[in-house]
Amino acid sequence: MKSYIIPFILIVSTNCLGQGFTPNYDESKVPVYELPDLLTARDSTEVTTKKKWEKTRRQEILSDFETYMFGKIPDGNVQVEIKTIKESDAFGGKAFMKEVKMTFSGNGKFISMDVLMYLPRSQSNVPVFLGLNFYGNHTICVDPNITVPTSWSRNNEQFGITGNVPTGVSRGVRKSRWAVEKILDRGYGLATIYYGDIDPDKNDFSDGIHALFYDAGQSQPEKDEWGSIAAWAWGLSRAMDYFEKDRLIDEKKVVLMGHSRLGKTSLWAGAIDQRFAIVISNNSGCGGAALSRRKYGETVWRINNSFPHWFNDHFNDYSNNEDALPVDQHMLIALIAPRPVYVASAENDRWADPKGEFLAAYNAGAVYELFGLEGLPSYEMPKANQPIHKTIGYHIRAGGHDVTDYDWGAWMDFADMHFRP
Ligand code: GTR
Repeated sequence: MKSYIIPFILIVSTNCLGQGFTPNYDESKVPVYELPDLLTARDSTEVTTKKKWEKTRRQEILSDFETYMFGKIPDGNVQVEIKTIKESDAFGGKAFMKEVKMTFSGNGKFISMDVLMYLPRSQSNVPVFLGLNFYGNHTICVDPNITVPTSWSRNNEQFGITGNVPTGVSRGVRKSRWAVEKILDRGYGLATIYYGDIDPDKNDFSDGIHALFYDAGQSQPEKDEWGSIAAWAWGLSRAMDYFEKDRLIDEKKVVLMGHSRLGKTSLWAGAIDQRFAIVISNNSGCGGAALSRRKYGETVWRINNSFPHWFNDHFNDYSNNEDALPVDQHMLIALIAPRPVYVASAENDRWADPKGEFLAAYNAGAVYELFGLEGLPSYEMPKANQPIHKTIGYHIRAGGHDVTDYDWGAWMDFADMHFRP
């Protein structure tokens, strides 16, 4: 078995206490760190077989991520109602557009999420990419048929969004991030959901899916219970429940893709729900693919202060205390094994720590080896726009924090390789 070397670099303390947080972008100031061992179980025994990984070690790591970071999803009695609300031709007849409304009810409350799908006309049982979007399904392309969400939205002057109300004015404003026609031309479908339909992205636990699960008198998740990322992941699993019922979709070939906070979400959703065949994290950074212990760019302290609702309250215990975390992000990627996983970075996206994303992807390879698979083929970080892949894929794209046609091209090549070898 290949040995996995963790780079040791001289300690220079990164002080990010209090207000004066300055992100570290100096590689020489990355502290000395030691990653928690993927293949040593809690009882100190070594994990040398896939059986022991699946039965013991995987469960331990999953439970650590649940307890200390993303939060447990409480038991609840949430009902689901599914209704097709729109079906039409799209893209000059080459695609079939379908919208399905999933309405969840519990505790006398209702939440609805719309799943928008574009499926190539020429095929049935199609593999699909599934991704959450930031401003509404109608922002991903200029199709007047797409329903505008009614849930809370972040304001965005450029997109015409004021008063936190989504508007038809933003139709297509995010089309550069969703290569819909290219995806259809390569024989894939695309499904997307507005993440705010599941849980509005603000520190308020009264208005999203959480409230449907509360016990009597509860108004906040408990310290170890789910934050928003776990809630968005829950929504992705409900979309998968639907795909299992729709004959147009090949539910065995669903590729989960997420960008940034939604890349953190796709990794967590792919870890807890093994029905997702391939998982893609784009520019997911801290709390996603990047190693927390490197404290490069965004740190655990910074993210907990800026976005206190994304993780559970336990995660605060690790602000400026990363070495005490029982997990690091190579373990999150390893939870996807043996399924293919792809981590994408961008050169100018230093906030997300591209090197930390690469190292996490590389170190996850130890678990793939237990399955007789190769993770990343090289310990060397590749140059810009030169994807490398085996069962784990990685590229660093030229440019900044974004999703581009280049990224989609690389992900479709990766999906082709695994679905259509
Ligand atoms: C940033 C945040 C990142 C990343 C990003 C995004 O403000 O610090 O962790 O998630 O937002 O989602 O666009």
